[in-house]
Amino acid sequence: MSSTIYLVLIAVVVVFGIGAVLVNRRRSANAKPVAPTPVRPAPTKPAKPVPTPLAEVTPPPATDEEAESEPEPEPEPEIERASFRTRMSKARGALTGAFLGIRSRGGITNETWDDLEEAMLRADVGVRVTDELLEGLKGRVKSKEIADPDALLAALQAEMRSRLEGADRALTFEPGEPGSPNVWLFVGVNGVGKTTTIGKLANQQIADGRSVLMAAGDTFRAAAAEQLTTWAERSGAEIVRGNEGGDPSAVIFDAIERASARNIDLVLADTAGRLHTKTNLMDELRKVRRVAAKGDGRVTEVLLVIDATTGQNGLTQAREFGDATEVTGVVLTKLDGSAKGGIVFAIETELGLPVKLVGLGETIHDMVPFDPADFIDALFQES
Ligand SMILES: Nc1nc2c(ncn2[C@@H]2O[C@H](COP(=O)(O)OP(=O)(O)OP(=O)(O)O)[C@@H](O)[C@H]2O)c(=O)[nH]1
Ligand SMILES: [Mg+2]
Repeated sequence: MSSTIYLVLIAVVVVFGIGAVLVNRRRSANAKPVAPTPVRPAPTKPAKPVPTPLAEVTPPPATDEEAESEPEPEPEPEIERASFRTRMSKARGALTGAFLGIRSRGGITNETWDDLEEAMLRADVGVRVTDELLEGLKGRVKSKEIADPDALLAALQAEMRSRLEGADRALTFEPGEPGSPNVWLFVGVNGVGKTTTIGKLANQQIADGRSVLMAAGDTFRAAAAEQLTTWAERSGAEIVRGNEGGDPSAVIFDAIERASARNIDLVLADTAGRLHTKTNLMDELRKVRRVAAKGDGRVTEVLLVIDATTGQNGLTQAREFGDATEVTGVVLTKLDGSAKGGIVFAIETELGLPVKLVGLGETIHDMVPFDPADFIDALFQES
């Protein structure tokens, strides 16, 4: 009997054990793998990246910090107005360097006169004007009217200013019948700045309410007419051009006719500094001058353009142009890049021509009417 109980007990234990093993197996087969505890959630990736067309790319949203430090829109840069004071630093240096030495001496000595003479010649005032100015001052020192270096320099400044006063520097514009434009001709050797001056002046005249037409009378090279066309576009002027190598007088004549037909106030006529033909440049310019006066227009200015950096050499050429074309005034260019501001005195004294306009840079705003007082102040300004 007891052995039967043992057998039953053993059978129960065996059946229970097998059942437990089976249940365990089934459980482990259904169980999901247990992921390790993540330190932080893994980034989720889009199932399939969608390419974005370039034009629609939007910048990532700015962080608060970025949004706060977003730069203000840049203000429009102000146009720096050309002035003698801001642009004539080189010309100033030529004189004021010497002035410092002169002032530092206790009195007026022989060296004072040597220093002054040298500085004025270096500044291109010219021998004749320098001699005249210094002779006058020596007389006043001798008569004790001037007693010290400061008074001497003040007297020189006043003398130089008075030499430039009194000239008529206004550009002549005669309002007349409609259909009779004023014509301003520009002459001068190549590279002095004729075409650039026309561009700047057209801009100023249009701002003053005049209508302007440019005549591309420089037919020496195609690029000359292209250059003038660019200035016409910038300034809002009209333009008449001819063919490369064509007759400059014919182009200018046509331009005046066009201006007359359209009631345009002012024709600005460019000319060449060189010619294709063997014709003498001065003969050609004489012809241009004659033809320009023939039609409906009135030639009221012939402006000789002189490059300040060429100094006294420019004067010899200037005389030739003056003889050929009845020059009425001078445009002195590149005074910004020159230590030779004194050339103004040589031009006015030796050529007897008024400087009417001054170029102080290459952009459309870099030209001012010549104002003797401002010019002399800038020349003598020591800082
Ligand atoms: N710094 C400075 N440069 C100037 C000024 N005026 C003209 N220029 C420069 O001088 C160069 C010659 O100027 P242009 O206007 O082409 O001279 P141009 O007399 O018409 O020359 P051609 O047509 O060859 O006879 C250009 O590079 C101009 O930008 C000025 O006042 N200051
Ligand atoms: Mg030119």
